[in-house]
Formats: sequence, structure tokens, C-alpha cells
Amino acid sequence: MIPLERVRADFPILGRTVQGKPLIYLDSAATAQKPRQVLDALRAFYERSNANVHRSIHTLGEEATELLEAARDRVQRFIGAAEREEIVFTRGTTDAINLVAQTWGRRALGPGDEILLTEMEHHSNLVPWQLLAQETGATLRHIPVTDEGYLDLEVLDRLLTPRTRLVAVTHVSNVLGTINPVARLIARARRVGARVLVDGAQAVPHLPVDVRALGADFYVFSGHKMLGPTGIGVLYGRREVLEPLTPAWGGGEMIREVWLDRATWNDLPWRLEPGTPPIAGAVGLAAAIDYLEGVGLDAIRAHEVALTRLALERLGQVEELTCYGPRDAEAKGGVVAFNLAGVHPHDLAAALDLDGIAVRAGHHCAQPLMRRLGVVGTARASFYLYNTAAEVEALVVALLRAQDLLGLRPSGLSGPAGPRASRT
Ligand code: C6P
Repeated sequence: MIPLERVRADFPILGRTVQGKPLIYLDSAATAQKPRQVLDALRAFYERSNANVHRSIHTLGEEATELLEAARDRVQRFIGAAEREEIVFTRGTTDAINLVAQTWGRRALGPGDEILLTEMEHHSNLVPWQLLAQETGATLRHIPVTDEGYLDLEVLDRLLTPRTRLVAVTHVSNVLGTINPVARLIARARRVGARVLVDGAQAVPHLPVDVRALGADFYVFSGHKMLGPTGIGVLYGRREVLEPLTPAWGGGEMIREVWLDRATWNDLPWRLEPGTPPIAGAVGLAAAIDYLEGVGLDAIRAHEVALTRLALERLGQVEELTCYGPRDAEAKGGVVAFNLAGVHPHDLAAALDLDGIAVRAGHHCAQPLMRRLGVVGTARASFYLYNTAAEVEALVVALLRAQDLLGLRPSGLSGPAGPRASRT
């Protein structure tokens, strides 16, 4: 059980009002709010230890370097990586995926090679591979999504071929919430000798993740979705896969020696971290991990499952409302995407904002998935450790009010109507 009152008290922003109403923040899949402990760690860093790292032979420089490298150790333990050298700091998930495409991808792929993606990927796990395919002559293939919102693994044998060099798949969909069977996918990819990149942007903040148990070659995520600051992310890569990589970007830190016409490379992980790294970001990320582990990832997961189950049940009772993705709360992260018939999702989000409720609306950077669903966009409520059942209820009440305001409610003001089948 999550000590909800105590947890909520740790998030100063939850005390504010929006449009004169208490803020109900249901947009953590876009970015999570920050607890005081993370804000304090950032402030303490800037107030006491701020300096550049790895280069200043003075006390502050050494403290900053120690803090950065301690954060790396913290991330390593959190995701179960075998070695600290396997943890590369990036600016975020997007940056990490592009880094893999431009280092490993350029080296490994050639004409006729295949990259296997899925129809439910975020643009961050589509576009870097499109760019790489244009550059290398590789071909893109995609695992389809079923009507229920799962990956269609029946066709995997046809899609995974001896030419498949990479499978890049999201661990948890940012729209459908689907938790994909990545361990199974990795085992299947291994059989054809393909590498696997897992986009963990929506998984690491919410589920216990052990990269070694999964067997992923690359696993990427963002600090800002897991209570940390923006501007920091992580690329985990198995040492064996990272070791042969030459850098894609040059600059300070990533070199051993530089002459006017050539350079040699630093060891891992710094070889892949050119320039001044996100030092404060790493400090904040370590504090965020401490916070998440203090509450417990299992407890956070159980809390989100309970909220998602309640949301699916209550939203299912709203007439003319369609939910997308798995119906089973255990099979999904704390994300519920939905549409109200006759209302553009942007208008819906604006109406909910009048009640102080923040949801995301639009294509969620997943336009191919929107096409698969046959919609221009959806509204999306996403839950985290600080959300409450009362907030889910408030969302449903606000939706009914929005329907009334817009003259769309078929059965008047008398509360939720009977259950309605939702579709993917
Ligand atoms: N999804 C959302 O509202 P960055 O922007 O690099 O931190 O994360 C990109 C990203 C990659 N993969 C997945 C599965 C994601 O959900 C995201 C970010 C946010 O759904 C913002 S678009």
C-alpha cells in the first residue's frame, strides 16, 4: 500500500489550483511531477557542489564528478545492469534511441537488412530508424496491433527473418498502455541473431525492470517521466554491444588524445557522452530513484493497477465514450486513452482543464497508431503514485459535465449510464 497522504505532501505542485480548482494531474505519461526530495537534491547541488566534471582539479569539481558517477552507479543498480560502464547518460529516451541508431545502427546495417518495429511505437522509436534505413538501404517492418490493443505475435515468424538485424519495441505503449512481452520477443529475436532495443520510457517509472533478466541489448528511458528532471535520460547497452562502437558525435570528454587531424577514444561510457554531461540532471535522477525505491516499485505498480481498473470500469459506464487498448488493468500500465463521440480530444482536454484536470490530448506522438485506431487523436489520462481514486471519480464527473455543456449527453444529468463496450 502506498502512504498516499504522505506521498502527496511530498509534491508541492499538487497543492496548487488550476482555474480555481485543486489541480488533478493525470498527465504523468507526458512528464511526472517532482517530489521535494528531488527539488532539494537539485538545489543542494547548485548551492554547494556546482562545477564541471572530470576536468576540474578542485574540491567542487571533484564533488560534482563524484555525484555524477554515483548517479551512474545508482541507475546501474536500479535496472540491474551488470556494469556501470553499460550506463550512458543521454538527454532522454529520444536522444538515446538516436544514439543507438547513429552508432550501432550505422555500423551494423546495410542494404537488405531488416529493422523490425511495431505499429504502436512512439515517433521516437520510428523516425530514427526511418532516417537510418534511408541512409543504409535497410528495410523497415512492423508488428501489427490487434483490435484488442496487443501486439499480434502470430505473424512474428513471418516478420522475423535471418535478415532482421534489430527489433526495436516499446515496453509499455504510451497510448494503449499495453505491456508488451519483451522477454519473449527478445528470446525470439535471439534465434535469428537480431539485437533488441527496448523503449522503456513508460516502463521504468512504473514497473520493476531488470535489464539483465530481460536480456535486452539496449534499454532506454527518460528521467523526467520518473520524478526526475528534464534533460537527462539513460541508454543501457550490454558491454559486449557497446564496446566496439565508435562515437557518432565528437567533442570534449569522449576522447583520449586529440591531434589536429585525428583523435582516439575514451573508455565506456564517456566515449558516448561528448561535452558537459547533464550533471544536475543525474543528481536529480539519483534522488528520484531513491524516492521511487523508498515507496517501492511493487507498491507503485499495484496502486496504478487499482486506479486503472477503476478508471476502465467508470469510463466504461459513460455513454458515447470509447476506450482504446486492453481492458485488463493487469495487462497495461496506468494509461487510459479515450474519446467522447462528437468531441475533438483537444476540446475535451480544454473542458477538463476548466475543472482543474490535466489530461493529454492529440496523437501522443504515435500517428501510425492513431491511423490503426481510425482516429485523429484521443484524450489520455495517465496515473502515477500520487493519484487517487477520488481523482478518477472526478474525471468521470467532469466528463459527464463536459457532455452536458456540449449538449451531447443522451440520458440527461442522472449519473453514469449502463456499461458500454469499448473498442481498440
Ligand atoms: N512520451 C507522452 O506524452 P522523451 O521525449 O525523449 O523524454 O521521450 C520520448 C518517448 C519515447 N517513447 C515513449 C514510449 C514515450 O512515451 C515517449 C514520450 C510522452 O506520451 C511525450 S510525447
